[in-house]
Parts: sequence; C-alpha cells; structure tokens
Amino acid sequence: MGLTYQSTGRSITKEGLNIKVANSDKVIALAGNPNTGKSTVFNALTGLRQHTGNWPGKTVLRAEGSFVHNGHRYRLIDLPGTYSLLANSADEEVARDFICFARLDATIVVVDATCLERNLNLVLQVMEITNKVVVCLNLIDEARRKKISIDIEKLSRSLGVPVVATAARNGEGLPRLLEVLSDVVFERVKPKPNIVRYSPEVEKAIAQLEPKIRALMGDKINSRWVALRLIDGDLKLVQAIDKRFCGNEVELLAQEVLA
Ligand SMILES: Nc1nc2c(ncn2[C@@H]2O[C@H](COP(=O)(O)OP(=O)(O)OP(=O)(O)O)[C@@H](O)[C@H]2O)c(=O)[nH]1
Ligand SMILES: [Mg+2]
Repeated sequence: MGLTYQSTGRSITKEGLNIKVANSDKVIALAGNPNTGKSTVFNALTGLRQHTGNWPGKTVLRAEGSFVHNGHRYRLIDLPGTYSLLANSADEEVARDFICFARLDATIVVVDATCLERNLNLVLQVMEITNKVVVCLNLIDEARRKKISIDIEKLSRSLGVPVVATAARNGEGLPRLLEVLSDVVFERVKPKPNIVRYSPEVEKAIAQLEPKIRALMGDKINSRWVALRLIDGDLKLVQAIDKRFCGNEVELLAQEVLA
C-alpha cells in the first residue's frame, strides 16, 4: 500500500494510520527523542491539544494537524518519541518508515537543549535519510536556567542544517521556526547535512552498492542510506522498500551482499 498519488491529492497510508493531503499541502514530520517537547511544538503550531506530560512515551500513535503560514497549508505529523531510527521497536519503525517513505517536505527534529549530545544521535540518523531537516533546539529556557550555553550558529554549521532555539511551552522562537521551515520547504534554503563518514571498508562497500540501488530506486529514497541498511543486514527494511517500490529487487541485492 504505502504511498499513493491520486488526482485529488496525496494519500499517505501507514499501517492503518491514514492521512489525505491536497497536492498543495506541505507535509512535515516532527521527530525527536521522547519528552523533548514535540507535542508542545505540535500543539502550539496547530492549536490542537495533543496530550503532553512529564514522562516519556505518551505519544503512542502519531497525531496529525494542520496550520497555515504565509498562505500555505502545512500538515504536521507528531511522531512517537524515539532515540533511534534503527527500528528496534514499533515506535522506531513508525517514525523511520514515515520519514523514509512519506515524501515529506521537511522533517523537524526536536532536541532537548539540556542534553544535546544524546539527542544529536537521532539528528544524525534523520540527516542520513533526508536533506530537508530543521533542528528545533527546544527547552532553551531550561538550558539557560542550568547555565548551559549553546553556540547555535556553530551547531548549525557543524550539522549543515538550520537550527532554531525555542522554548515551545511559552512560544519563544516559534515564529522563527516557521520562517526557517518555510525556507527549507520552498528551497530558499537548501540544507547540506554533514553526514557521518564511516570506516574505509564501510565507505567502500557503500560506494559499490549505491549505484546499484540508485539504478533500482532512482531518487525515490536515499540510496546511501539504503546501502547502509543493506550492510547492516536490515532485511525488514529491504522488504518494506520492495513492497512499496519494486517487487523483490532490493531483497535480491541484499541476498547478494549478505551471501
Ligand atoms: N521548560 C520547558 N518545558 C517544556 C518545553 N517544551 C515542552 N516542555 C514540557 O516538557 C514536557 C514534555 O513535553 P511533550 O510535548 O509532551 O514532549 P514530547 O516530545 O511530545 O514527548 P513524547 O510524546 O513522550 O515523546 C511537558 O511537561 C512540557 O510542558 C520548553 O520549551 N520549556
Ligand atoms: Mg508527544
């Protein structure tokens, strides 16, 4: 099933969670570690009341809402909180499949400014799947209170993607987040993620696999990222890709690699 395009608009289906969007709608995912304020950002932008609280893991199904900015309609998807996109849990799989298959116009990764290092792991993983990333450096008020100071320009340069500091609970930084988001969505700003470079052996394997994947998939999915997953032996993802796009060809490639 996966992603289908109809004359009336896009229909994005993921395991019974269904959203229909007009072709002109911009579709944005909110990803992030548990308890970083994703739902607070979601509520502030959409005016909805997705439950927020002080413990991790409350957003079990992704919530969906919309808002209008500068005359354009945005559909915002509040994904479950995850530490990783390696699909070790159902939540991680929902978040990963959504980011990788839904042809999003951008992904906002909400990170906790008081424990940035741990949160950056997910940012790096999202950047391996898509260029269209905006980092929302949330809980900046808490960071200030704890006397943690972050050089936002430097962080943005190091990552290669825009970073906006916010304190979503009191609305601080959200107008700027929307400006930066629209710059990325409409490609006035084109992020160039500084992705992780692996050991020479792994990079060599990626270089061999990537052209084969690109030949099968075109630009439907990030070929470097699929190559990494093949090297990882992630057959579940391979089957998910085949199911959506191309028979069993990526699985055959995976069998070749893993033989
Ligand atoms: N001080 C402060 N608290 C915040 C901010 N943003 C969110 N919070 C609080 O942090 C807690 C968690 O917020 P949520 O929006 O539920 O976080 P979440 O990322 O959706 O959490 P999960 O759905 O569990 O992944 C709530 O108590 C929020 O009120 C902020 O910028 N500053
Ligand atoms: Mg939530």
